[in-house]
Amino acid sequence: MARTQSIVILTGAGISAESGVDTFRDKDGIWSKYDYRDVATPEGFVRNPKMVFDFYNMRRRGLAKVKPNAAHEALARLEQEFSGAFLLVTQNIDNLHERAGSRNLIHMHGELDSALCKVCECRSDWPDDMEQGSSCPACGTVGYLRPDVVWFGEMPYQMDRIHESLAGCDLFLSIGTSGNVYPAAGFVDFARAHGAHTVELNLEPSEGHSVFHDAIHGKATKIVPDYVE
Ligand code: BV8
Repeated sequence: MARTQSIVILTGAGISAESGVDTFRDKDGIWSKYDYRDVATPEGFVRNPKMVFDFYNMRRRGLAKVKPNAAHEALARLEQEFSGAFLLVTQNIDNLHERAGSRNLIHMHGELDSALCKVCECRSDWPDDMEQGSSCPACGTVGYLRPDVVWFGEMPYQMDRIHESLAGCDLFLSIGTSGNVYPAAGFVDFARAHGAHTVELNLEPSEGHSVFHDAIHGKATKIVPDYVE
């Protein structure tokens, strides 16, 4: 990376897999146990809020049992040691990147640790076992808290900032994502069109693997530290 001035990294569930966090589309993944239309859409939340709260409360309780792995730590080291512009965009709603020390980080699909009030639009820490009757710590309204998570059909967070960084980067890394979900899956096209060198680091070729200049396949805890060093 000697001449690299600006790096944008996109991560997906695969970077947290070896920490023990379930991925979505692998065998026995989350979408093999839940229908995304029930638990990851606004319509599903209106239809059965308890099912959605149970789904996210279960995943949040799981966070307490896992910790960052060598791949998360390698990206935090890269950010600290790299002198140019650095942005880490994650599709993950776990908190493993920040616990590994990453700072310049965007959770484009939201965060398990955060609740959003539909009345005052304030974000607050996820109350333990949040449910329909939980009140907003900021405005006190009862029954209007939801997971601060981007569901299908909702606009991911900070897209302008992400596109601005993608347009200006000269290296784009995609780590641990199947390339199924847009607009994240389109970032490689956008970065490449703006002149970036693009590399995929994943267990296996993703949906968009042919768009990347280079690809490194293997487990994240091995290939990411090797690539960063
Ligand atoms: C939107 C909620 C518009 C949080 C999730 C074209 C353009 C724009 C939109 C669309 C489009 N076409 C279709 C759409 C709609 C839709 C979409 O993309 N559908 C797909 C399924 C076709 N997109 C949306 O709805 C998005 N919103 O576009 O809004 C809009 C415009 C204007 C105004 C309003 C709205 C919203 C998308 C976000 C949805 N939320 N989840 C949560 O519960 O977690 S998506 C869900 O998939 C997760 O967030 C996850 O992050 C994301 C992507 O999955 P991955 O991270 O890639 O995980 P996956 O299991 O798939 O893959 C893991 C990979 O890791 C595998 O490749 C595996 O091989 C690898 N791996 C495994 N182990 C390891 C490993 N790699 C290395 N080491 C290992 N050990």
